Amino acid sequence: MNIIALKDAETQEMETVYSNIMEKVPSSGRKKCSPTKLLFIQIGQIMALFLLLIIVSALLFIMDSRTSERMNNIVQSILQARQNEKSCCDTYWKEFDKSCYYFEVSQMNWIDARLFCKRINSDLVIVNSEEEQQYLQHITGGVFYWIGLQRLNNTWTWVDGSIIKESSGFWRENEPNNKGGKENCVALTFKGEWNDAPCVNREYQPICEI
Ligand SMILES: [Ca+2]
Ligand SMILES: [Ca+2]
Repeated sequence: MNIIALKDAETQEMETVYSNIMEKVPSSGRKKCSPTKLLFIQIGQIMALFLLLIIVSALLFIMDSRTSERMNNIVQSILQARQNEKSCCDTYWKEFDKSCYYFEVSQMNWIDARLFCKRINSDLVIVNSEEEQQYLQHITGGVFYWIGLQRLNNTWTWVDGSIIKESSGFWRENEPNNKGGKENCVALTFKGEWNDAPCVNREYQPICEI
């Protein structure tokens, strides 16, 4: 066998091997799918995408909620700080219309109530207006409190020496009645209205104002 014949034989053999290999390789890189199968795949992809969108939305919602909560807390802190800066009242005192009020919880007679207020650099409350009366009524519901009004020489006199007509007070109905002729000091009733009561009565609590 000459050299040319040998090369032809090798060539023939290589072509045969190549043909065998190529028969095993699919003619295309994409598998042939039926239309139904393709539809299921597309639906699956859409559902996966939809699920992903839900998860992302939920995460964004949670992050947004937490961010909003944090922002709200910050705003509240700033407002509280500004409120504290504006307030002229010390801790435990309440502010209304440029006055500070202290509502003591212990009970005592009118004289001791006034001394109590003086010890904390104030005096028993003077009700100067209907707005102040409404504020006190709103705060004091359900508790008896002394206020800084007493009968001196048959005249209703505030602790600062000013006087008021009996008709201009915020009295409870049928008060002041001066029961027993000994009711010379004034207290707020359960509903915050005024009642004259014995100054020695120890069942009332002081409201101090400064
Ligand atoms: Ca006042
Ligand atoms: Ca009375």
